[in-house]
Order: sequence, then structure tokens, then C-alpha cells
Amino acid sequence: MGVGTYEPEGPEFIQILDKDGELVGDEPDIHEDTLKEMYWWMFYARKADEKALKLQRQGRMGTFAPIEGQEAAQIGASMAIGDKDWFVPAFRELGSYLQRGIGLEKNYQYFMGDVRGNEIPEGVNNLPIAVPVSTQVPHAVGLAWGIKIKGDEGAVLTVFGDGATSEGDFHEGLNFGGTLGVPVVFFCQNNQWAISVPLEKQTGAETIAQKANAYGFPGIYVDGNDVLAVYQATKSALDRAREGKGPTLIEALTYRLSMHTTADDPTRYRTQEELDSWKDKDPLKRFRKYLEDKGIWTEGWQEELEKKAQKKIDEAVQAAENIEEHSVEEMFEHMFNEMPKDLKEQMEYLKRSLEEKEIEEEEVEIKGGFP
Ligand SMILES: Cc1ncc(C[n+]2csc(CCOP(=O)(O)OP(=O)(O)O)c2C)c(N)n1
Ligand SMILES: [Mg+2]
Repeated sequence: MGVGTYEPEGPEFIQILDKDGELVGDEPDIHEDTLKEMYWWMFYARKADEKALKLQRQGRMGTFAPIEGQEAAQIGASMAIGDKDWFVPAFRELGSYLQRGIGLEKNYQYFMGDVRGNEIPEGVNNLPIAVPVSTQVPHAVGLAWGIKIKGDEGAVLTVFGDGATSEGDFHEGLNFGGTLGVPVVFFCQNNQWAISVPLEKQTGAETIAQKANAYGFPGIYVDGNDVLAVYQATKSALDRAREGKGPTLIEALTYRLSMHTTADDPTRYRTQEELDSWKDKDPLKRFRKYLEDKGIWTEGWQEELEKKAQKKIDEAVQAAENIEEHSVEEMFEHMFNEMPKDLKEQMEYLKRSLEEKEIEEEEVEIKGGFP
């Protein structure tokens, strides 16, 4: 909260399931198969996330950005995306990525350091992962503008973090989105931390959602750990966008239960009490309780899902670890249609250095000792 006395109220906080899985809002009419699918993706994402952390700790994966705690925000949002719509992600998207049909082996491959894991399969309307914070927001607006100009049917959902809302790209994107009236939904996964920077340092406003007012479109403030609320909010915003009524900003309040990335130690900047209070709001736990009360979740079904997830994870690790190494050239190829001279020089330099290293290594071997 800022130091002034100007404290306009943000939008109402939308929740359908409370932290214990009890209905506190209007129960949406969602088919049982869709509910089961939601639970599956959330559960599978959590298991795949846990495995990625283990792989990194075993030296089998590079830096990884975990999603634990954000499964409802991710699956609720991506399940609302329609066939003609587009998804424009940031970088902490394992859950949405899996749900969008990008195989786990691709996700693992990417975090193992092979950029080919970031290739989008044919027929999936996704932009690739964007690591530079917030740069995807204006891209999403451009994409939506293209849809509007061409008179196409889809809308665009772009996701970003709370930290991203301090970047110029965020404001420029929302401003253009509002003035152009394009079919885009801005979805902030407010996990309350940007590495070690807490939310209160990102904004003096009460909510991120209320920033939408200044750009001339609605803002929705939703419990990001409540998959039903996230799904409903995103679906209505995408419908609105497709009907030609322009953008919406959604703020999904959630929490990153794990570290920022595997290179981070969150115990240095946040308390155990804070962590425990959010563990109590676990999105999976509450959704499972809701499904159990409806007679959808059973222990037998859970066992089936555990087995299915384990099998898929084992296969993905096996596949990702056995992909043929790519050539040096491939690292340089995709930036420009025609490679500029300085990039070509850098590529040649790297190739020469690697060749020389190989020669050195051979000499060491011949000598048969340590250098
Ligand atoms: C333009 C830019 N600045 C800094 C970074 C380093 N960086 C990576 S993630 C991150 C924090 C992002 O926080 P947030 O937007 O809240 O997303 P979260 O990591 O919480 O998902 C920063 C500063 C970057 N990748 N890009
Ligand atoms: Mg964040």
C-alpha cells in the first residue's frame, strides 16, 4: 500500500471454492469429464514439477522454474482457451504447457538446455516461452490486433507475473490493447514474489486488477488457487474478447510455494509462517475435496492417476535424455532469416574453440594423465 490516502477499492475478490474445498460462490455448470480433466492436469503438473526439481538436483537438468502452488491458476486459465484462441506465455508455465499439448519430454528437453524443446507442435496456437520479463505482453496485443484486422475468430490469452507489471512493456501492452480494442486477455499470475522482491514493492495499488480501469477495460480479481473461479473468469473474459468487446485484465492471486528457480533459496527472504499459511490454501487439496464431496474423486481413481503420471514422467525423462545433441550451427540459426556477419563470426569462433578443445582433450588422453 502506498503512503498517500488515496485508496480506491479494487474489484471484488471472486472465489467459488474456499481453502477447504467448500462452495462459497455459485457452483458453475461444468461437465464431470471436464472437472476430471482439470484435476488430472493439476495433479500431473505437480508430479512433473517435483520430478524436474529432482532431475536438477541430480545434475540432469539445468535451471528450472517450478510451478508448485500455481496449478489452479495455470490449468484453470489454459483450459478456458478455445480452439481458435492463442496462448502467449511467460516462462513458469509447465502446467499450462502440458495442458496445451506440449509433451512433457519437450518441457524437460528445454530445461535440460536444448532450445528445440521450445518448438511448438504443429496445430498448437502457442507462442514460445518468453524469458525476458513482460516482453510477451505487447506481442500478445500485436497478435490480437492481427486477428482483429483479418477478421479471424480467436482471442489471445497472455500470462505474466506480478513482477512483470512493473515493466514498461506491461503498460504499453495494456494501453494499446485498450485503445485498439483488440481481443486479448491479460492474465497476471500474482504469486506475490518476483524472485526476492515482494508484491508491495511492485505496486502502491491495492490490487493489480484495478489497473485495468486506467486502460479502459474491466479488471477481475480472482482466487488463483481456486481452479473453478479461475476457469470461469478466464472463460468469460475470452468470450467477451471474441465478441469484439475488447480486453480484460485478470489478476489471479496465488503463491509460489517453491523457489523462484533452482538457483534461488527463498528461505533467505520469506518466512516459514508465510509459506505454511499458503500451503494451507493448496489448490490441489481443495479441488480434490470438492470432487470427493461430489463422489468424483475416489482413492481408486487417484491410484490410477498416480500410475499414469509416473509412466508418462518416466517416458518423458527417457526421451529427453536420449535426444541427439544439436549442432553448434543450430544455436545461431533461428534469430535472423539471413545470418548477419557478426553472428556468423561468433559461430565460427565457437566452432573453432570447440575443435581446439577437442584436440587438447585428445592430447591429454594420449599423455594418459591429468593436465
Ligand atoms: C527484462 C528482464 N529483467 C529481469 C529478468 C530476470 N528475472 C527473471 S524472472 C524475474 C522475476 C519475475 O517475476 P514475476 O513477473 O512476478 O514472475 P514469477 O517469476 O514470479 O513467475 C526477473 C527479475 C528477466 N528475465 N527479464
Ligand atoms: Mg511473481
